[in-house]
Amino acid sequence: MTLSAAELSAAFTARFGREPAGIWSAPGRVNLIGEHTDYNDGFVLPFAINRSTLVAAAPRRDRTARVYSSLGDGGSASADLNGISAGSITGWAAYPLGVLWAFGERGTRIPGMDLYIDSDVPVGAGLSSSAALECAVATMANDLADAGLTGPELAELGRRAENRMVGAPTGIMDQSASLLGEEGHAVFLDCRSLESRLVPLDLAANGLTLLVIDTRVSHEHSTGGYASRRASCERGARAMGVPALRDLTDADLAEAARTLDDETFRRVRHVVTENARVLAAVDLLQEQGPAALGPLLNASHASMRDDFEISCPELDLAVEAARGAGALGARMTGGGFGGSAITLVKTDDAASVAGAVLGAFTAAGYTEPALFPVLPASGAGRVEG
Ligand code: GAF
Repeated sequence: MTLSAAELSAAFTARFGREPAGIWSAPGRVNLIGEHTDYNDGFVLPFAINRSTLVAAAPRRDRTARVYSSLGDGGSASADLNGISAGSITGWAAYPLGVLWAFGERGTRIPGMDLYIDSDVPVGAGLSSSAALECAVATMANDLADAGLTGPELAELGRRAENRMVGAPTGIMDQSASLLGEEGHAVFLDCRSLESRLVPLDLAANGLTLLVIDTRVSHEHSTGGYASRRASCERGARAMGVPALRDLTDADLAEAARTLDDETFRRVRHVVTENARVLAAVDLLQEQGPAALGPLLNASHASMRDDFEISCPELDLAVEAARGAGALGARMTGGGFGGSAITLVKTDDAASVAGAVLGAFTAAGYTEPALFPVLPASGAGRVEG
């Protein structure tokens, strides 16, 4: 966190001239495996990470929402909660104000409020800084209004803000991880039924470290590739006569190869095989522990690189360099077209793997990546004290 809770409280008071009613926090996420499966009604296995967004807030007597962010070129924005409509707010403020709008849209009345936001989730790194912001605001507004919404209901509000206010056609995974995560666990989510289960992911007890390699190639999901991949999946499902690609298995791939054009077939094959990899990963975690996940991570990356075509040269290099230096496995994580890769390494090898990745980036003339370990952490909540 760039600001401690006490510093954030003081910063709130300096800006708004009164004390906050409380401070709420929500983490970013790493997706262990299960990419572009969420909007296909499939399976995902993300975990909440030990990097979070904090929001200090106090209700107002009127219906004005004022937001201030200390991040990047954030600054301030405000809106009349009676006058917001889908798409009416642009820039970073579309995330927090979009969540407040989504409460109203589902018929849950919330008060006007002042918000001060800070975060140590890197923006544009594929670690869901947007979901962290949405979920911190959703959890806060749920408490301030005493609305009693559940984690899955708050996740849906975050997704609606992102889909309809920001204009990014994303799925439900990131918000679910940020809200439902628990320390030492991954969240296994069925994106059709929205049933979830915590799966133990104790890295330290197994002598393992999970390193994030932020390539610093930034990406956005409101433009281009993400939406076109989603459209290909929907086209593939229609052509195969199923409600969603979740309804296809390995056994259907031969028919899919005959029915679909080559590109759509490869998109479909990624989703079908990725769903199977998530289920296999859950079994492996439970039966053998995290050290056994390497081959699935590697296969997932190959599928995203070759079939779904959402990797980029920097992500491929990060993955290859890590594996070449003895990592157990590596894959890009998140929506793709930039952002971060993850690599699972024996803790004793973490420094040499990191050094090999940095060396490979220098040799290739790429911008120096940021490397740091992450741990499965708790989901969103009120910060005590
Ligand atoms: C992004 C989206 F926000 C998620 O919903 C998910 O589709 C992911 O890309 C790809 O797995 O993070």
